Amino acid sequence: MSHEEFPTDRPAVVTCGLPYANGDLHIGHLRTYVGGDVYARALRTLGQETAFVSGSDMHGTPVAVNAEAAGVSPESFALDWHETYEETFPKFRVDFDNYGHTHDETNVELTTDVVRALAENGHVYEKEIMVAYDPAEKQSLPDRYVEGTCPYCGDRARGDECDEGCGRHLEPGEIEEPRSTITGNPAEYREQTHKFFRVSAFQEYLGAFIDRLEGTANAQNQPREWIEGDLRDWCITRDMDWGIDYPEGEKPRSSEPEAGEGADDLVLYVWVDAPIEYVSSTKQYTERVGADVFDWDEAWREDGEIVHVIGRDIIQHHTVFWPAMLHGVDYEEPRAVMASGFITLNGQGFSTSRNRAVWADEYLDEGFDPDLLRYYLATNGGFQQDVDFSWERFRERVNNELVGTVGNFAYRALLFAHREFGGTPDPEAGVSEEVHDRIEAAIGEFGAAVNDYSVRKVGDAAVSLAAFGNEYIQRHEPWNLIDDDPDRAAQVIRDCVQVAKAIAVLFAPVAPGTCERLWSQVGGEGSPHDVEIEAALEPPTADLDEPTELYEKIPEERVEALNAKLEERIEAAENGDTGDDGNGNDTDAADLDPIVDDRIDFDTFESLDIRVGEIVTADGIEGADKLARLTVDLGVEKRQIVAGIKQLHNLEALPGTRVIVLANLERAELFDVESNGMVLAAGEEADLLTTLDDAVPGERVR
Ligand code: B3M
Ligand code: ZN
Repeated sequence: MSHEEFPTDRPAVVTCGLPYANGDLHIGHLRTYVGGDVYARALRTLGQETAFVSGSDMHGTPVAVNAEAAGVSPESFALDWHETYEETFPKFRVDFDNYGHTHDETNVELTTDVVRALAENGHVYEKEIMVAYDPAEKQSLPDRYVEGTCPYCGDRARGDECDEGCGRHLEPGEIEEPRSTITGNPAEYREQTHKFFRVSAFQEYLGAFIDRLEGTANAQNQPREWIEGDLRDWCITRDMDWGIDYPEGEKPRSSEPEAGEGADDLVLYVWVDAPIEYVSSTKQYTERVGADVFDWDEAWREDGEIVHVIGRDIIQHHTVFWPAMLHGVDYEEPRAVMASGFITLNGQGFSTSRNRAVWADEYLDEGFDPDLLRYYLATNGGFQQDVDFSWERFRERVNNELVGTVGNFAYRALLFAHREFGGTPDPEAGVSEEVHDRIEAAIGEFGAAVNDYSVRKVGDAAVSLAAFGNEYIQRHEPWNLIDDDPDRAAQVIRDCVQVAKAIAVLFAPVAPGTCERLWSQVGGEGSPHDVEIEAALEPPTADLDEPTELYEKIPEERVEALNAKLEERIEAAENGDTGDDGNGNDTDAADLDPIVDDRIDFDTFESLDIRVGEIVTADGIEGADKLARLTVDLGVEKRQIVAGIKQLHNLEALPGTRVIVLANLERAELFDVESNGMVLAAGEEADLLTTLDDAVPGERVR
């Protein structure tokens, strides 16, 4: 690995976090895959030798639990989803050089080798620990088989992750008040012997590593508190059948194996073999194309530039656990981690159980070009920012930027060139200095964006070049020059065709399909994905065919129809006409808490001062993933209230919303911000309570 600017002369590997093979993909999932694909393509455009790999995550309880619910074996369940994903990604032009899965032979072998090497290098030890156990089912309860309270933040958490609270990885035995997700019963803790990876021994290494790590700021900063704090060793075995066996001869033993169960069931924790799939997938690529085209061994073991593109919920795995593993077996450490923010739909979280999602297939069935969604996902916010999706915003961005700026420029310039000059006027004559400089500036922005790990800026470089093109053609009015000063007109059009060609090259990573068309419209041979950035300034061909429009406007009625469809589906799901969650998030009756037995008297209720309020401002609190600072107008006064809704709502859309506030709650301080009252919300997605009619701020709720 180097810290030289891209392109370097080392092989790069861009990876995308492996999707668990356990349910349908929606467009929220696509954000990191599109981001990774844009980034890998952009690296290649810069001339960087790059492999782009991923695969399906087949193991672990996220798969086992859902397979059980579906009544099929985890293997066939996961393989089915794997095949679906393998077909789906290319439909969005997310073109992995290799897409494998964690259960394939390459990964089983490599994982076994890596774990063996870790053990040989003294990084693995055995320890007796208490693990959750369901006495009724007579089985251990690893990871998602158990739920309870996070010992760090007190939020409800899954066995191995505090998914709704502080986001921490949880070790077996750490979760408090454990309950079996199989029976709903309180779990017991039982002693069992497991293998541990000595992450704590890597503290110094990781401290230096995190200083070197490039990528998005969240991935560079968030891990510091974990690394500098109490760095705990990781339990790397689990008592279950589905997974990769702990290597032969290294098998740990249960302390009290019961007849027919126990010792033989220990497999590796899913987070051991999952990241190793990054390497296995690269290896499969090499096996297919030959080491002279791409050498996985060089990339991973000698001198590669490894860039991981992930969701921000798995930063800890990629910046603590994984680099320690790599270092423990003398592999290359990641050069960069790019961690994306979350995505919401109309300001609220995606919810598979409530069918509040735009499914990947559904988007394609609507007949929209994948490039439109790619553009939206790649550029609607910085990569680490949370992004909201709405059909309305989608339409706006398509119509204004893709149709109005990029498409409009390319079409009018090339149509004029074709009609008046049969193509590029005097290709060899070159472009004017102004246009040459402007294209060079765009090339510079593109390179800087890649080195800044910003897919948004990659897209912006091309779109602002197109905006310049529109301004340039408007300023020179070649349609007026054509009779009086045909040479000037020819130069202007010559310039414009060059700008169109440059856009085809610079915009291709974000909009690969439409740029292939634009590339052929400027006479390019092959594909813009096969050329490097210098092609942006190489002369276009003389003869050009009549161009076609690259993008089509989306009419307003279309948005209304799409929203209506979405609402209908959500409603159907609410009325119980729902599929299963696919992710274990269902809020069906079984998950609801029983009504509290203890009654309160009316006076107690009266002592609660509950008011109608109106949100005036809503901003995120820096450093707090979930918290927002609200100013709420209570009629009689304005209050500052902190609410845990940052990831669940589009904060920008909140001002003007009426809410219900518990106004006489004692003051509290969260992340150094005073909270004076509580905004009431329902359920895990913090559905904000509001009023049906027009009660005004300040009115009491009784
Ligand atoms: N399968 C999915 C997730 O937790 C998980 C990623 C593995 S990446 C090596 O987002
Ligand atoms: Zn927590």
